[in-house]
Amino acid sequence: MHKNVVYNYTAESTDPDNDPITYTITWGDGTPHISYSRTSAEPVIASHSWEEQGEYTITVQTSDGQNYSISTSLLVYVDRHNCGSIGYLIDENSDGIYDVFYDYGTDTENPLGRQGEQYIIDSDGDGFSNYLFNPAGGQLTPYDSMMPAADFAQFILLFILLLIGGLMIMILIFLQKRKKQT
Ligand SMILES: [Ca+2]
Ligand SMILES: [Ca+2]
Ligand SMILES: [Ca+2]
Repeated sequence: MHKNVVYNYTAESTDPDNDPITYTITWGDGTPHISYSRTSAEPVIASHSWEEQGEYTITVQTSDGQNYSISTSLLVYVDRHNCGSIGYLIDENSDGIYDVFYDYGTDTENPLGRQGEQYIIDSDGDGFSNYLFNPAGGQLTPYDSMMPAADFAQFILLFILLLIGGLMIMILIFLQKRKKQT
Protein backbone atom coordinates (compact mmCIF):
# COMPACT_ATOMS: atom_id res chain seq x y z
CA MET A 1 0.00 0.00 0.00
CA HIS A 2 1.17 3.48 -0.87
CA LYS A 3 0.49 6.91 0.54
CA ASN A 4 -1.90 9.26 -1.29
CA VAL A 5 -3.63 6.33 -3.01
CA VAL A 6 -7.35 5.81 -2.35
CA TYR A 7 -8.26 2.37 -1.03
CA ASN A 8 -11.79 0.99 -0.68
CA TYR A 9 -12.93 -1.07 2.27
CA THR A 10 -16.18 -2.98 2.59
CA ALA A 11 -17.91 -3.63 5.90
CA GLU A 12 -21.07 -5.62 6.36
CA SER A 13 -23.07 -6.55 9.41
CA THR A 14 -26.42 -8.08 10.19
CA ASP A 15 -28.82 -7.57 13.07
CA PRO A 16 -30.97 -10.51 14.25
CA ASP A 17 -34.11 -8.39 14.46
CA ASN A 18 -33.28 -6.21 11.45
CA ASP A 19 -32.66 -2.88 13.15
CA PRO A 20 -30.78 -0.32 11.04
CA ILE A 21 -27.04 -0.53 11.67
CA THR A 22 -24.69 2.39 12.27
CA TYR A 23 -21.06 1.96 11.17
CA THR A 24 -18.41 4.22 12.63
CA ILE A 25 -15.04 4.01 10.90
CA THR A 26 -11.73 5.48 12.06
CA TRP A 27 -8.60 5.25 9.93
CA GLY A 28 -5.92 5.44 12.62
CA ASP A 29 -4.28 8.61 11.28
CA GLY A 30 -6.11 11.20 13.35
CA THR A 31 -8.64 12.10 10.65
CA PRO A 32 -12.24 12.39 11.96
CA HIS A 33 -14.33 9.24 12.05
CA ILE A 34 -17.09 8.74 9.50
CA SER A 35 -20.51 7.26 10.24
CA TYR A 36 -22.83 5.44 7.89
CA SER A 37 -26.35 4.16 8.43
CA ARG A 38 -27.42 0.98 6.66
CA THR A 39 -30.19 -1.56 6.83
CA SER A 40 -29.18 -4.98 8.16
CA ALA A 41 -26.88 -6.88 5.75
CA GLU A 42 -26.45 -3.84 3.50
CA PRO A 43 -22.71 -3.29 2.97
CA VAL A 44 -20.81 -0.06 3.49
CA ILE A 45 -18.03 0.82 1.09
CA ALA A 46 -15.66 3.40 2.59
CA SER A 47 -12.62 4.97 0.91
CA HIS A 48 -9.53 6.45 2.42
CA SER A 49 -5.98 7.48 1.58
CA TRP A 50 -3.13 7.96 4.05
CA GLU A 51 -0.79 10.91 3.62
CA GLU A 52 2.25 9.49 5.37
CA GLN A 53 4.02 6.17 5.64
CA GLY A 54 3.08 4.23 8.72
CA GLU A 55 1.27 1.42 10.46
CA TYR A 56 -2.41 2.21 10.89
CA THR A 57 -5.31 0.52 12.62
CA ILE A 58 -8.67 0.80 10.85
CA THR A 59 -11.48 0.38 13.33
CA VAL A 60 -15.10 -0.32 12.43
CA GLN A 61 -17.70 -0.09 15.13
CA THR A 62 -21.22 -1.31 14.37
CA SER A 63 -24.29 -0.75 16.43
CA ASP A 64 -27.99 -1.50 16.06
CA GLY A 65 -28.79 1.40 18.37
CA GLN A 66 -30.19 -0.95 21.00
CA ASN A 67 -28.42 -3.96 22.41
CA TYR A 68 -25.64 -4.84 19.98
CA SER A 69 -22.33 -3.10 19.48
CA ILE A 70 -19.36 -4.81 17.85
CA SER A 71 -15.92 -3.47 17.04
CA THR A 72 -13.45 -4.92 14.50
CA SER A 73 -10.04 -3.66 13.49
CA LEU A 74 -7.59 -4.16 10.66
CA LEU A 75 -3.88 -3.31 10.60
CA VAL A 76 -2.53 -1.75 7.40
CA TYR A 77 0.99 -0.78 6.34
CA VAL A 78 1.47 2.25 4.10
CA ASP A 79 4.90 2.40 2.41
CA ARG A 80 6.26 0.46 5.34
CA HIS A 81 7.41 -3.09 5.97
CA ASN A 82 8.00 -4.39 9.47
CA CYS A 83 11.33 -6.08 10.02
CA GLY A 84 10.95 -8.35 13.02
CA SER A 85 11.51 -6.64 16.34
CA ILE A 86 14.43 -4.47 15.16
CA GLY A 87 12.62 -1.83 13.09
CA TYR A 88 10.99 -1.27 9.71
CA LEU A 89 11.69 -0.40 6.08
CA ILE A 90 10.30 2.82 4.59
CA ASP A 91 9.56 3.54 0.93
CA GLU A 92 9.94 7.31 0.94
CA ASN A 93 8.91 7.98 -2.68
CA SER A 94 6.28 5.20 -2.98
CA ASP A 95 8.00 3.52 -5.95
CA GLY A 96 7.82 0.04 -4.42
CA ILE A 97 11.50 0.04 -3.40
CA TYR A 98 12.35 0.63 0.23
CA ASP A 99 14.83 3.46 0.79
CA VAL A 100 15.57 3.77 4.50
CA PHE A 101 15.51 1.66 7.62
CA TYR A 102 14.16 2.90 10.93
CA ASP A 103 15.85 1.27 13.90
CA TYR A 104 13.95 0.93 17.20
CA GLY A 105 17.14 0.58 19.22
CA THR A 106 18.88 3.79 18.13
CA ASP A 107 15.75 5.71 17.02
CA THR A 108 17.51 6.57 13.73
CA GLU A 109 16.77 6.29 10.02
CA ASN A 110 19.60 4.89 7.88
CA PRO A 111 19.87 4.34 4.11
CA LEU A 112 19.33 0.81 2.81
CA GLY A 113 21.56 -1.16 0.46
CA ARG A 114 20.24 -3.70 -2.02
CA GLN A 115 21.33 -7.16 -3.02
CA GLY A 116 18.90 -8.57 -5.59
CA GLU A 117 15.52 -8.83 -3.91
CA GLN A 118 17.08 -8.41 -0.49
CA TYR A 119 17.94 -5.31 1.50
CA ILE A 120 21.21 -4.69 3.31
CA ILE A 121 20.50 -3.04 6.65
CA ASP A 122 22.94 -0.96 8.63
CA SER A 123 20.61 -0.74 11.61
CA ASP A 124 22.74 1.55 13.81
CA GLY A 125 24.18 3.70 10.99
CA ASP A 126 27.85 3.07 11.87
CA GLY A 127 28.75 2.29 8.25
CA PHE A 128 28.91 -1.47 8.83
CA SER A 129 25.96 -3.54 7.62
CA ASN A 130 24.23 -5.71 10.19
CA TYR A 131 21.44 -7.63 8.44
CA LEU A 132 20.14 -8.96 5.17
CA PHE A 133 16.35 -8.80 4.90
CA ASN A 134 14.02 -10.36 2.38
CA PRO A 135 10.60 -8.62 2.53
CA ALA A 136 8.97 -11.29 0.35
CA GLY A 137 9.75 -14.13 2.74
CA GLY A 138 10.38 -12.07 5.86
CA GLN A 139 13.78 -13.69 6.52
CA LEU A 140 16.21 -11.59 8.53
CA THR A 141 19.79 -12.88 8.57
CA PRO A 142 22.90 -11.41 10.18
CA TYR A 143 25.16 -9.85 7.56
CA ASP A 144 28.90 -9.83 8.07
CA SER A 145 30.14 -6.61 6.51
CA MET A 146 33.73 -7.69 7.34
CA MET A 147 33.56 -10.27 4.53
CA PRO A 148 34.99 -8.00 1.80
CA ALA A 149 37.83 -7.07 4.18
CA ALA A 150 38.59 -10.78 4.71
CA ASP A 151 38.68 -11.28 0.94
CA PHE A 152 41.11 -8.38 0.65
CA ALA A 153 43.39 -9.91 3.33
CA GLN A 154 43.42 -13.20 1.38
CA PHE A 155 44.35 -11.31 -1.76
CA ILE A 156 47.26 -9.58 0.04
CA LEU A 157 48.47 -12.93 1.45
CA LEU A 158 48.43 -14.50 -2.04
CA PHE A 159 50.30 -11.48 -3.42
CA ILE A 160 53.01 -11.80 -0.73
CA LEU A 161 53.35 -15.57 -1.35
CA LEU A 162 53.76 -14.96 -5.09
CA LEU A 163 56.33 -12.26 -4.35
CA ILE A 164 58.33 -14.61 -2.09
CA GLY A 165 58.08 -17.37 -4.73
CA GLY A 166 59.34 -14.97 -7.42
CA LEU A 167 62.20 -13.80 -5.21
CA MET A 168 63.28 -17.38 -4.49
CA ILE A 169 63.34 -18.19 -8.21
CA MET A 170 65.43 -15.05 -8.85
CA ILE A 171 67.87 -16.04 -6.08
CA LEU A 172 68.17 -19.57 -7.52
CA ILE A 173 68.90 -18.16 -11.00
CA PHE A 174 71.46 -15.77 -9.48
CA LEU A 175 73.17 -18.60 -7.59
CA GLN A 176 73.26 -20.81 -10.72
CA LYS A 177 74.83 -17.94 -12.70
CA ARG A 178 77.48 -17.49 -9.98
CA LYS A 179 78.18 -21.27 -10.07
CA LYS A 180 78.81 -21.09 -13.83
CA GLN A 181 81.11 -18.09 -13.40
CA THR A 182 83.29 -19.86 -10.83
CA1 LIG B 1 -31.36 -5.36 17.15
CA1 LIG C 1 11.50 4.11 -2.88
CA1 LIG D 1 25.96 -1.16 11.71
